[in-house]
Amino acid sequence: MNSSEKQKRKEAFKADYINKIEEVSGNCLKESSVLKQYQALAELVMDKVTTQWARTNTLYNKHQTKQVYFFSIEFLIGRLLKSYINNIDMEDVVTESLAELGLDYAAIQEQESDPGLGNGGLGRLMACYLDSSAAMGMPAHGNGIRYKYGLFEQRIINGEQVEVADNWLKNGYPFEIRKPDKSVIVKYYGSIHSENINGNLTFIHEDYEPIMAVPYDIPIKGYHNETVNSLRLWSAEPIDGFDLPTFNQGQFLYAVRQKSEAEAISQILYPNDSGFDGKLLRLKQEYFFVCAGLKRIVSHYKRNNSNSVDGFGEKICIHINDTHPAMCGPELMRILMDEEGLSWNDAWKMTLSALSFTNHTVLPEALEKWPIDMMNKLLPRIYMIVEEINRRFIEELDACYPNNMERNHSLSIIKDGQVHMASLSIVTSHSVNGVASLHSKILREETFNGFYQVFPERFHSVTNGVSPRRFLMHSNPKLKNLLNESIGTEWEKNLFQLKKLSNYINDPVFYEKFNAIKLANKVYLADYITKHIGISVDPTSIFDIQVKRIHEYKRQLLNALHVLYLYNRLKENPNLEMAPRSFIFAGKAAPGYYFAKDIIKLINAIAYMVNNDKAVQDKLKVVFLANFNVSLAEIIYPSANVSEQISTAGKEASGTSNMKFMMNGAITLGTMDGANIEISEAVGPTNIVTFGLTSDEVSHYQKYGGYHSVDIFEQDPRIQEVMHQLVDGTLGFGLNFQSIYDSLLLYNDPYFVLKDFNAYTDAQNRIDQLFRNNKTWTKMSISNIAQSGMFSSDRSIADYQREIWKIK
Ligand code: TH1
Repeated sequence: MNSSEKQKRKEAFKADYINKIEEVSGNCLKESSVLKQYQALAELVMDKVTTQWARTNTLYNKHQTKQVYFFSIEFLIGRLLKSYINNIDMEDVVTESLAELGLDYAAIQEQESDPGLGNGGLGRLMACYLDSSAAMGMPAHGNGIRYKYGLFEQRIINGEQVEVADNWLKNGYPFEIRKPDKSVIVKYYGSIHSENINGNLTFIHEDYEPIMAVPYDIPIKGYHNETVNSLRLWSAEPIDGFDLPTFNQGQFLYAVRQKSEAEAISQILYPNDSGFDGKLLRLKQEYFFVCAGLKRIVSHYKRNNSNSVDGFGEKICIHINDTHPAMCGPELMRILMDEEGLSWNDAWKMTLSALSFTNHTVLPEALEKWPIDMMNKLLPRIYMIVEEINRRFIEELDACYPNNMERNHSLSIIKDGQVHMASLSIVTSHSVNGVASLHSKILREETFNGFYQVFPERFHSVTNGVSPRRFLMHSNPKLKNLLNESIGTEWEKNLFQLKKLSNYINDPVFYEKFNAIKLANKVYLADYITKHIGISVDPTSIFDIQVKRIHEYKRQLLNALHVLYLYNRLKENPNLEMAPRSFIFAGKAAPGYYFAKDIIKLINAIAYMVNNDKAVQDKLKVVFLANFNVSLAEIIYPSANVSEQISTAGKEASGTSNMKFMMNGAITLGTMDGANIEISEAVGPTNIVTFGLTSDEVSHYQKYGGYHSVDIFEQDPRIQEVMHQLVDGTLGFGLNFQSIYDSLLLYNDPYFVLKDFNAYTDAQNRIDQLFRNNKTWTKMSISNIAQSGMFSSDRSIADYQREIWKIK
C-alpha cells in the first residue's frame, strides 16, 4: 500500500468510525466513553469480517470442500479485536487513525473481556488450531459450549488464591452472532422402546427431557487472506413454550426450575485442568455439544448433497479433542441409524471414516470413566449403542485372538461398572494421536498398548504447535519489525523461514537491536508488576518465568524450593556472585485442588519474605502475578529470558508455553519431557539447559520402587534446610506448610521433586553462568527463535491435514 492509498483508507476509516460511535453511543466522539469507543470499533471490524464470512461459506458449499470440525469442551480464544484488525490488514490504518483522532488504542483494547472458555493448554491449542486453519485457507471449524461463566478470575488475597466468577458477557460480546433458527433439541433421560416399522426395527425415545441448544457463531478470520471459518458455541435454553409469565402459580415455580435446570448445562466451565471429577452435569455438557453439533453438521451436509448422507465419511472430519467429546461415536451412529435409516454396518463405516481422536494426557486421574448407571439413565439410547459397539468389538477380538481372553477383557469399553471414554474414542476413530513424540510413544507402549497391538495402523503422532500470529507477531511487535527488516517478511507466512536468522547469529549490530527489544519488553512487564502488585523488579535481571496451571506434576514446587535455597545462600553470603534474578510465577489452581492452592500460598510467602529483605533486594525478587490468562500471557512471553518447563518426565504430554517462550527468544530450562525433547533436538544441546530424571527412569521407579525420598533428605543438608523452613515459621508467623512437607517425605515425593533437586540447582547455576556472558546468551536466544518454525501451529495443522484428515 503506497502512502496516498493509505491516506485514503485512513480517511474512509475515520469517517466510518465517527459514524459508528454516534450510532452505538448516541454521543459524538468527544463525549463517548472508552467502552463505547471499543464497541464501535468492534462493530466496524465485525462488519468487514462478516462480509468475507458469507463469501467463504458460499465457496465451501459450492465446491463441497472437505470440512473439518474440532469438537472440544474448551476453546480458549483470548481477545479478538486486535487479532481481527491485524488479520484484515488494517493494523496501520487503525493505529494511526485512532492516534490522529486523539484516542488511546491500548485503552480501547483493554475494554474487551478475555473469554476464558478453557482451563489451559487444551483449550488454547484449539484456538491456535482455528487460527492456523484459517490462515492456511483450510476449512476447519470449532464446535463447543458457550459458557455463561468462563474460568474464574483469580485474586491473591493475603497470599492465597480467591476465586471470583468470570462474568465475561456482562457488557455483551460483539463478535458472536446468535442463530436461533439453527437451534437443536437435545434429549436427556426417558426410555427407549423398539417397534417394528415396515419390517425394520426402529428405536423410539420417549418421556425424555428436551433442552434447546442455541448456537452462537464467532468468525475466525485468516491472516491476510479471504478465509473466514466458524467457531460455533452452543448455549442451553429451555425449549420454546416455557414462556414464564403465562404460567399460573404452581406451574410457574415448575417452569422456573425447568428454566434454570436447562440453563445450568452451559452455565459454567469446569475449572479442573487435566482432572476428571465425574459430575452428572459434566456428562450433560459433553452430550450437549456433541449432539447439537453433529445434528447441525449432518443436516448441513444433507442440504448440500440432495438430502442424502452418502459420502459423509469422505467429506466430513470430526476431530475429537481429548475424550470429552467421545460420545461423537455413538451419537453419530444414532443419527445415521435412527434418523437416517442406515444399517449398522453402513453407519459404522461412515462413523469410523469421519472420526479421529487426539489424546492429551496420560495422567490416570484425568482418564474419563462414567458409571454405567449414570450414562444409561441420562442417555439411554447412547448407552445402548455403546454396549453394541463394545459387544461387536469384543466379538471381533475373540475371533482374531481366541486365546487372549484376559487381554481382550482389558480392552473392553465397558468394564468394572464403567464406560471407558478413551477406549470408546479409539474404537470409534480411524486415527489416534498423541501431542508430542514422547507422549505418542508412551501411548503406544504403555497407556494404549493393548489397542496398539490390535490397531497399529491407527496410531499417529502430531506435535503440538502455537500461533505465531498471536504469540509473536501481535504480542511482540518490536521483534516482528526487527525480523522483517532483517530477513524480510516471508517468515510471516512460513515460520520455517526464521532459519534465515542464522545469518545474524554472530552479528553485533543485530545483537544490539535484539537486546534493546528484549529490554524494552522487560521494562513493560516490570511496569505491569509495579502497577499491579507494587513490587519493583530490575529489568536487567534474569526474568525467569514459570506460567501455567498449578499442578504437582508441573512442579512449581521444585522451582519454589530452589528459590528458597538461593535465598539461603544469599543470606549466608551477600556477595555471592550471581546475575540478579527475578523469579516470576503465574497460574490458577483448581478451586478444589488444595495442594495446588498450598503451593500458591508457599510461593507468595517466599515472595513476601524475599521482597521485604533489604539484604537481598539487589539480587533476588519473587513475583506471583494474579489471574494468568491469554491477555497476561501475551505480555509475559516477550519479556522472558528463562522458560521453566520442569515437569516430572513422562507427565506433561506436550506443553505449549515452552513453544511460546521459545519463539520470543527465551532459553528453555527443562526436563526431557513432552515437546521439550523436540525443542532440544531443534536447537541442539548448546542452546537449551536440560536436567533431571528421564521418563524411563521415572516409570522404572514407579513400577519397581527403589526411590526413597528420605535418603535424599538425609544426605543433602541444603534440602534439610529448606524442608525445615516449610514448617518452622521462617515463612511467616503461623505459616506452616506441613502438607507439602508430608508429601515430600511421608508420602515419598510422588513427583520426584527431591530426587531432581540437585540436578535442578546445577542447571540453574548453568543458567546463571550462561546469562552472565551476554554474547553467549544472545546467541542462544536468537538460535531459539531461528529454530522455532516447527512449533508453529501451521506445521501441526499441515501434519493433521496430510496424515490424518487426508486433505489435499
Ligand atoms: C493439556 C496437557 O496437559 C498438555 O501437556 C498439552 O500441551 C495440552 O493439553 C495440549 O495438548 C491437557 N489439558 C487437559 C484439560 C482437561 C483434560 C485433559 C487435559 S490434557 C480438562
